[in-house]
Amino acid sequence: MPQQLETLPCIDFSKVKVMGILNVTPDSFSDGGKFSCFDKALKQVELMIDQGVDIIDIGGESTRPGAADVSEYDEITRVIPLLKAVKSRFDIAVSIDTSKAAVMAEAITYNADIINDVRALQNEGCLAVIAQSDISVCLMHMQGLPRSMQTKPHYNDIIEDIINFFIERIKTCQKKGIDKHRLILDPGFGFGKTVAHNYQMLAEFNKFKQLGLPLLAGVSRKSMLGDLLNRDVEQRLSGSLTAAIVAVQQGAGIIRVHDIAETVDAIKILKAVAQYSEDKK
Ligand code: 7PJ
Repeated sequence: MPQQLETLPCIDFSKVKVMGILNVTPDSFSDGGKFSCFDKALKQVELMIDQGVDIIDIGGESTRPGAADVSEYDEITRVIPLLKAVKSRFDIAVSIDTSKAAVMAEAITYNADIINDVRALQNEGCLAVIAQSDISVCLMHMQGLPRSMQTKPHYNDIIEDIINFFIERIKTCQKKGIDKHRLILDPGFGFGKTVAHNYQMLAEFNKFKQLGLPLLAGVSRKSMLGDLLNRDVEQRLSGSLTAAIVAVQQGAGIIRVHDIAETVDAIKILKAVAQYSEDKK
């Protein structure tokens, strides 16, 4: 067997899920009124489904560095009608990207499948809302807050620090009655990390597997790619795909992306390669 194939970890690539990003913040749909936004968002969902997406991640709060806060009311009115529409029209899993307990409660009422919280249920009331349901939750690591997180990120040992954070969050969830197996972990690329931190996390992503939970990686179009390649957001497809492939090879089970068709293709190739080495055993 060729040497390089032996180094591929044993991952069931058929089970890797692609999570498609659907931002419904005003700046991401800046060219239309409310209704065209809604229609546009639904069209985007349809397209993503055609392209093979597994989960649609709907977000109404921008968490990019320096982003302004959004009110509970605004976030609910952006996200919940779309969740309802998607769930009534399509047979697809939906995650809601939020850190607010009230939004989580509404999302649960309208049959969201996952709560994706970049603040890992640390905001007031979140643990209680989740504990009263049986929804899955993605706990993401972030150092600091979006407004200031990129100022001076510092870690003793980034991997160890994040693992310790996950251990604490898992324990806290369990104490509140949230079963460990409802949790997904995400080290949070770009959230209070330098470029070097981000590449270390990608290179050593498989270390997070020791926690025994599914892992999510969100690298799509992020500045860790732009900084290295000196490319604007729209020109980061190759970088996004390469980083996604590495994340999958390192054990990520869910890849959060903008470019669905291309990522689905890339994962199919990985799967074929893995299948070949599996058959040869
Ligand atoms: C992530 C996210 C991520 C999870 C965003 C962007 C910024 N949720 N929400 N993981 N990133 N779980 O997409 O550039 O990396 S918003």
